[in-house]
Amino acid sequence: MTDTAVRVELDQLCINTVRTLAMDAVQQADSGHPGTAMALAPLAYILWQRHLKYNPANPEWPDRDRFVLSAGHACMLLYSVLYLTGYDLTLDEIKQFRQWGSRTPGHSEHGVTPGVEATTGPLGQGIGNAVGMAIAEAQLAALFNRRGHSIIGHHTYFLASDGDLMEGVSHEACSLAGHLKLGKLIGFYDDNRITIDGSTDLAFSDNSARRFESYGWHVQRIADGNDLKAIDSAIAHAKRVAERPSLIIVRTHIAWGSPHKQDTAEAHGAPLGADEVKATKQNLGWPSLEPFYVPDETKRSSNGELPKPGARSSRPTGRSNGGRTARRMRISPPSWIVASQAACRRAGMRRCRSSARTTRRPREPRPARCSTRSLPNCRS
Ligand SMILES: Cc1ncc(C[n+]2csc(CCOP(=O)(O)OP(=O)(O)O)c2C)c(N)n1
Ligand SMILES: [Mg+2]
Repeated sequence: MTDTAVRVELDQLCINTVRTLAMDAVQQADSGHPGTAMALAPLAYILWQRHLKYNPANPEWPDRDRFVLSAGHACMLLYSVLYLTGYDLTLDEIKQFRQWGSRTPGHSEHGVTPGVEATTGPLGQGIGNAVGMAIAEAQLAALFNRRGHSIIGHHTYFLASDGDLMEGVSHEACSLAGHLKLGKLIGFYDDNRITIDGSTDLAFSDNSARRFESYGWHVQRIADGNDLKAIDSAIAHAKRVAERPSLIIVRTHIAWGSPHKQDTAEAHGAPLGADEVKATKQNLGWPSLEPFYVPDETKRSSNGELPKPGARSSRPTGRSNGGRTARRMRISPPSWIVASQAACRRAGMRRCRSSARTTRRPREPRPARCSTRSLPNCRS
């Protein structure tokens, strides 16, 4: 097999693992939202593997990239990816999806599942949270970064559905983001043309691209949500656009791969049904009909991470150690602490214990140069 063929096979195996976990968890719980998670698996795969700056062993690392799933109903997407990338979330916890007291609730909740940055479910609200996080990043960068010495520089991503964009809060928040030129904010709009009630034609005909352009955002379109190269290059491009926020509109098909439920509103908020789960797995060429089957190749044996796109298949990989290696390699970078302390001293902080959480306010306001000027009214 050629390198490219191996790579395509491995990419698809990982993506379909996310899809099948979403189907199986919703089916087992007999409630939930399988379709959107299935459709967005390729996007999540490329984002986590190629772009997101994260450390499963230290999910609170201050300068990590943020990802906010504004379409909180699609949380099986997030849980599957967090599990596969080595966060402290087990397959048994995935099997407990939507059960009382579990760490995999029916909509993502911050503080319950490691790696979940915001509680979401009320549509539109996650976008507001993401804009707030991007403002915080810009403010911290303006306060602490110095020429040639940046200690803050992370991106905030959000994933929004049709319902998110319908909600008024998304208009206000995205208008402000455009006004503040939040270049480290990157949103994905899941343009699947389906909502809980049926086709978006019933209630929604905004030209979302023009709407965001009028807010001052940079807008891109991806015609096929399964096109990994297009997703990869759109994200790379959005990261290079530093002077305004970015929206990437991705055309997807809810419940992609399901012979009878794809592109239907039924796939939004109900299990596909045992027969359809089986038919979908067969349609995807999935190697097993056993629920919650995770192929060995999907996980790296040593650290529980998904292989990077382009990685060669190294079958058989043996058993995962459940992310123990990842947990051991805690990144609480001493260099960050040292840099933060120095920046605090330069900014006139009275005491600083080297993390954003324990940093005190300045003794007296002292004008300093703003290295990024990312906020128009920033006086730091
Ligand atoms: C503020 C708010 N109103 C209503 C709902 C109920 N609700 C859940 S999902 C949804 C719409 C689903 O359509 P879409 O956002 O396009 O998601 P998709 O089916 O494409 O995943 C609605 C109205 C909600 N979660 N939040
Ligand atoms: Mg939709």
